[in-house]
Amino acid sequence: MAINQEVLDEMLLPYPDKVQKNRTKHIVRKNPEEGCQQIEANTRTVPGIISQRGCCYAGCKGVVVGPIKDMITITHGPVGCAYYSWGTRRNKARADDITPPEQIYGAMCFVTDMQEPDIVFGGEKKLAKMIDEVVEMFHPRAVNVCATCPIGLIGDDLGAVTKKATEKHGIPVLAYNCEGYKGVSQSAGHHIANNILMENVIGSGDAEKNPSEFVLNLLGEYNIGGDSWEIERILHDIGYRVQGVLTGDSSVEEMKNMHIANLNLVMCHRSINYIAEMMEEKYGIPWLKINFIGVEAIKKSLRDIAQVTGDETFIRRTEEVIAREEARVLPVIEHYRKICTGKTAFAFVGGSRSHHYQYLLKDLGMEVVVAGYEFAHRDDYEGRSVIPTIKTDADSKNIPELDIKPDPELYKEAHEHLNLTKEKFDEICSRVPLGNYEGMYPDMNGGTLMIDDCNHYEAEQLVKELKPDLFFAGVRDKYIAQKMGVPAKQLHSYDYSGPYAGFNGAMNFARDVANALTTPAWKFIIPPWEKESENKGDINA
Ligand code: CFM
Repeated sequence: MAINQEVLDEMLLPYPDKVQKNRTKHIVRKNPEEGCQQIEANTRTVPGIISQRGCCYAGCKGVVVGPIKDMITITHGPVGCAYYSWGTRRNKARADDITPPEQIYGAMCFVTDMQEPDIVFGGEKKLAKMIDEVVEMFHPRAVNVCATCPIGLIGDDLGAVTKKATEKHGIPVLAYNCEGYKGVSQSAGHHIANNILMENVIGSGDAEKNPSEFVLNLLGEYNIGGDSWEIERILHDIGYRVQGVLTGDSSVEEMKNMHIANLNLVMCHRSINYIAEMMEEKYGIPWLKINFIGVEAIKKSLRDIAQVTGDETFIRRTEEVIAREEARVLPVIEHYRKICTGKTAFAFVGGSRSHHYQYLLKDLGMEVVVAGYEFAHRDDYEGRSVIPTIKTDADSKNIPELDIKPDPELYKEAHEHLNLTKEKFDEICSRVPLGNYEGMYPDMNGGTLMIDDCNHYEAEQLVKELKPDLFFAGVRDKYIAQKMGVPAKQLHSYDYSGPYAGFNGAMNFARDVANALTTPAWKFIIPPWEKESENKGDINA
């Protein structure tokens, strides 16, 4: 469904000139005649606009380090920052051979609870005491300390406190200077978390690789609603070993030895591309962008992985698993596809799902008419080829870039990791997009919309004008659509459902979408624009 330019003009009209100019650059209506069109992204939100973005601390603590199940993560700051970043993301964890149940801390919330006197006189002593207490009480394998805005403002030296604590307790105590105000969104927090984990955890173990195994890491997968368990089920079934996941249901013990992998799989490019690149530079491990959302996307990803191994057994086993899973799930999906086909969707999520879910929606015969990201960078929209042309502004310069060098002992050429000859590796690279990511733009239809940092007002206008059949977003924005009579589904936490990844996930998703589209509840809501206003009169009356 193509979108009229008039709809966009009308949406932008009430803005002051400067804001109009700014927002125009964040909105692209795809013109298939042109090459990839440029979009502005990862720049500051206009003050006063109700953005759906989160903060740097949210990206570091909530997204990347929070799910590591056997590390205690302390929020150094006010209790509200800790409380509202606790227990809401549905990143699941369970005990296994490596991690006993008493060493899983996700159900607990740790915070220094900074009060006024601490802000005035400094919170370092309080933090040191808290680290002592958690080590004494819980005996964790490692501790994270994440800074909130006031910590940066008062200048507490997190690094000094955690260094002393590391020496005192003999376990890694890691400092993340991820004050909420850094960067322009949670994206800055991803980068900071990537840096600290790369410097202090990954590669610090001494495991030896079993040469007969093909070892994968799954990067940028957070086990929301059990997604990574379903992905791992499929990979194990084919015969791969998964050394570590960043960071869904992950353990610091597994993460330490992620350098033994043959290949890194990258699910969410936005949050983890830094580690994928740094591991390539330091250890030579190649990375492959994959997507386990939607049957066709899963099949392509599995076949790409098998191709990279260059091994006939994996290639054959991949086809066997695909055939078996398809026979099981496709009839169920077909049942729901009949309900979903021809419907339109609006997808506005963080930095990778608005693209990933387009494959699954396509499987169901649905069209995405608007897709947007809260905090993606231009490469997430336009593909990695634009990276050299992205301007680094003051906000991005705020985030340190690590100077990574090849490890003198562990570095190997990519083809050696894969146990391939250079010729065979080069031949595979011509078929499989190792180290590349195309972005969302190529998968959008002509005339549809890509929108960056879509705000509350714009979401409301677009839903009103385009009347999509389904609105996919988060808890902050779903009620806007629902109040307008449009069913909404959370693509961050899946409401209470999931997994949505893998073959089982595709079935769950098809069922939930068909339910949303057929529930009679929405027929009982009269959208405000079709109602006679009850609030007649004006403010001065
Ligand atoms: Fe990656 Fe994510 Fe996402 Fe993200 Fe997120 Fe998330 Fe997300 Mo919510 S890491 S960018 S910061 S896929 S929490 S699991 S759903 S906004 S699209």
